[in-house]
Amino acid sequence: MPLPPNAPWWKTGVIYQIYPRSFKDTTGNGVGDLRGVIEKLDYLGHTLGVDALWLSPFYPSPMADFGYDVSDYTGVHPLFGDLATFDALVAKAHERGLKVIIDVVPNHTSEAHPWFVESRASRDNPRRDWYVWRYPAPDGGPPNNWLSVFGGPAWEWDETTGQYYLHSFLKEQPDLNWRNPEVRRAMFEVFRFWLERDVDGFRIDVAHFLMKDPLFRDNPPNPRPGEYHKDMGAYDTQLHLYDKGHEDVHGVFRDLRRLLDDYSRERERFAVGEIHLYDWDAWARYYGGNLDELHMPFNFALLRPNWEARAVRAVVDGLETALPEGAWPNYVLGNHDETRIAGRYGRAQSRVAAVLLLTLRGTPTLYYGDELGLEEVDVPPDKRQDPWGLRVPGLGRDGCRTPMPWDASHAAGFTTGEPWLPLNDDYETVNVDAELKDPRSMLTLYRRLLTLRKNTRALHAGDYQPLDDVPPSVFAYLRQADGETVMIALNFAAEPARVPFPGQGRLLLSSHLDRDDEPLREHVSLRPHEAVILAR
Ligand code: TEU
Repeated sequence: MPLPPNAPWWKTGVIYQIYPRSFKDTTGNGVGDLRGVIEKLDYLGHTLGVDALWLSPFYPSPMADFGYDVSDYTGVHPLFGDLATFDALVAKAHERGLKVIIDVVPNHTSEAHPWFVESRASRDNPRRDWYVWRYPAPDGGPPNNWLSVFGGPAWEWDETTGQYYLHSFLKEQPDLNWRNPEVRRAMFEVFRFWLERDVDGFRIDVAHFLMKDPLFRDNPPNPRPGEYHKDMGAYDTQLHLYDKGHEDVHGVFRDLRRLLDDYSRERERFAVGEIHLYDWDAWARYYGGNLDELHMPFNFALLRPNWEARAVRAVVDGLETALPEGAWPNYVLGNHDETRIAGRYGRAQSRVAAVLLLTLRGTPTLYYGDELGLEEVDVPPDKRQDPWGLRVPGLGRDGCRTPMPWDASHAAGFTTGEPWLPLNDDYETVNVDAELKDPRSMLTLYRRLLTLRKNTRALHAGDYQPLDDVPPSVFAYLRQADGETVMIALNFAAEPARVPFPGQGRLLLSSHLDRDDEPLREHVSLRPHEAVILAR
């Protein structure tokens, strides 16, 4: 069934992720800020044409994990601005019809958060139980075998109080104890604080990590390592049965949904969870049995398969089958933790990827810079900053977090100073200004795709139906709503392909941007690495 015409914004719209450090600097210190985002709202809403912004953390933080170590959930780090600037950002975004989604990091705080400072002060501190403290194992070592995602054990010894605390990520990011009702209340106050400031929704960091095994059992060894979409190092040697994803996490999201629903009178307030689960059923449970939990768990499944027609189709069909009745799909191809699309699939295929992402049934989330075809930047060792990469060589995320190139001037117009990470080498040609002037650029492709998607009900609201009668290098599908049919055909190969097209029609868009309105009859020819959108 297609979406009804009055479907909420988060189903029909497109989300755009901003990594605030790297978007636009207005102070000359080399780090992006909220005023920079405000300056670029017309680019986002008008020029590009996205519908919602997701801002990665901008809160006070010692920046051990670049803001995912929060020391005050209801403030703004002076690097990025202040609450008044944040309020202005929300108001000005809303004036332009843009929604604002903020990143909340509820699984852990910074070690500098006053809650943790109190918690670690003594074993009988009233906030002791706000975090996960355990006595050593009988041999004096860590309480169990749990590992940090970022390498090494998930337990840090605290000499002063003679216990270990849990950190699923850095030791500077102690895990909160979500089984303590006071923690739950405090974090719900945080959600309320931002809802009152008129945000439209939340992206919940590692949402499935909030609840762990209450018995703290050891994780068993992983019989089939290598199932993640990327090399996770030693972390992948265990099956993570007990250190995350405990059943009880669903109660937290039912409560969160009630809160969001209470605030949804004028418009739906929304939550998307970062959930890295590879079992469709376990993943789908985060929608809630009665669709009463997260509006969407982020779907990262497209990051996993080989970039081939058959494998990509299998992911899409797998999702469509696994989706609970009434749940709305979504797709992600990049974010601040993943190698850039252009780095993963190459420049030619990144155009095919853009067409895929913006024509599938479901909400797409775009990552800043991908609309320019920005490549993964090879950051030299002395400039690397990501703590994960510094701890586990090869897993660094700096290359996908480099500054947004706006034009060909000093530092690509990102800053008047020295950018915190190096720019892409090719910024004189790969930048917003140059690509806006080029009718065949990646940016032009994204703009046209976004416009077409917005203006075509079949594309933003229609059903999805895969087509079988196509060559093996091609993934093709129909999108249909109210009698309107659009066909999409993606050629994943470096060879041409010929795809049947029953009846007559015309070409709406080619990823090469040079076949507008071409008439079609009986078939369509695809050039190497070409993706097309066709109308009957
Ligand atoms: O990421 C969580 C996380 O586990 C990912 O790094 C994941 O392991 C990876 O993408 C492969 O599956 C979130 C944030 O997105 C990340 O930036 C933070 O560093 C992390 O949480 C800790 O807050």
